[in-house]
Amino acid sequence: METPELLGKGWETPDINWYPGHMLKAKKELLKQLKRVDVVLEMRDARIPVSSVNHDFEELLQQKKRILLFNKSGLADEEITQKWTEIFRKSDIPFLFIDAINHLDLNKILPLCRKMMQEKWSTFRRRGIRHPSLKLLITGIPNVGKSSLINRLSKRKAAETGPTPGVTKHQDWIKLGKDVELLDTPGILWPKIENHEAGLRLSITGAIKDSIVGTSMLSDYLLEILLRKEPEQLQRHYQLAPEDLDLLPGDLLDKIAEKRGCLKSGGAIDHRRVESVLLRDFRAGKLGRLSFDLPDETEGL
Ligand SMILES: Nc1nc2c(ncn2[C@@H]2O[C@H](COP(=O)(O)OP(=O)(O)OP(=O)(O)O)[C@@H](O)[C@H]2O)c(=O)[nH]1
Ligand SMILES: [Mg+2]
Repeated sequence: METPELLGKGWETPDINWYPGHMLKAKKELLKQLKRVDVVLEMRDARIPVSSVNHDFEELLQQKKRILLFNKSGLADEEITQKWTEIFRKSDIPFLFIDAINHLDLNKILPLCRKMMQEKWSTFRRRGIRHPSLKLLITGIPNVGKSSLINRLSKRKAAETGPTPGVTKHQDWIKLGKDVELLDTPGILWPKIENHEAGLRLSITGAIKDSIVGTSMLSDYLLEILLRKEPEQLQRHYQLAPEDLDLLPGDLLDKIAEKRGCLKSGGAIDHRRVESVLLRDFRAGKLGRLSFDLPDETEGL
């Protein structure tokens, strides 16, 4: 098992206060809708299954039928996901590790929801009438893939999606076939993210706008982890020499900038550009599969 130090312990981020007006509004609207829905799909990021919990809602959601959907599994470390699976199996909340882009286990979601409704629907069956349509609500942190999942389940581009957090700004009911309705909601964080580790992990995986922590700190953090966990992939992807991996992260980033032509007109390194390249490549899965929350070091997250 890895030690916590491997995953960036000790990084001090600036305080993260990113709670735009639409999120506060979205939270109020979500609370209003909760009564009307049968099952809540609570989406978390498979790479940060604990840091992506919205503790603001935990108590409220506990009173609802809910399924935890750990999305973007295709980007998470398989071994660590396996360990998380064993841990979540011990809780009584149904869960699935899915990938909305790579179609992993998406076909299990609706049957699981229907199974959870069997008892409630049995009264309709006994009276010989059809049960009402299944009403689902999807909630989770920004950019975790809520709208992408809706598009997959509805087999059309029913909801807008995008690579930056905060794409969905309003709730929207979307029909899935004849008897299922799914409410897409804007991603919601909590007013103040006090835990620096969790803040960095939420930023690196895309739930918080890059400008809040800054691409410079994000890329340093990422490089440090990549150098420990995926050095070969890093070397291969940027065609680095083996000795480049011994460089300090700042110097290594300069090397990557040279390889990728991230230079200003006079030939100086364009730091912003290379930082963005690194973050983009990582988020597209080109630098290997990484999980940031580890089962044995989540205390305080
Ligand atoms: N690799 C991978 N990428 C995903 C997955 N799901 C979504 N994405 C990508 O993540 C980004 C965000 O997806 P959205 O569906 O817009 O996320 P959202 O949760 O609706 O975001 P907000 O509306 O901003 O809260 C997009 O670039 C998607 O292509 C997934 O399972 N795997
Ligand atoms: Mg969305």
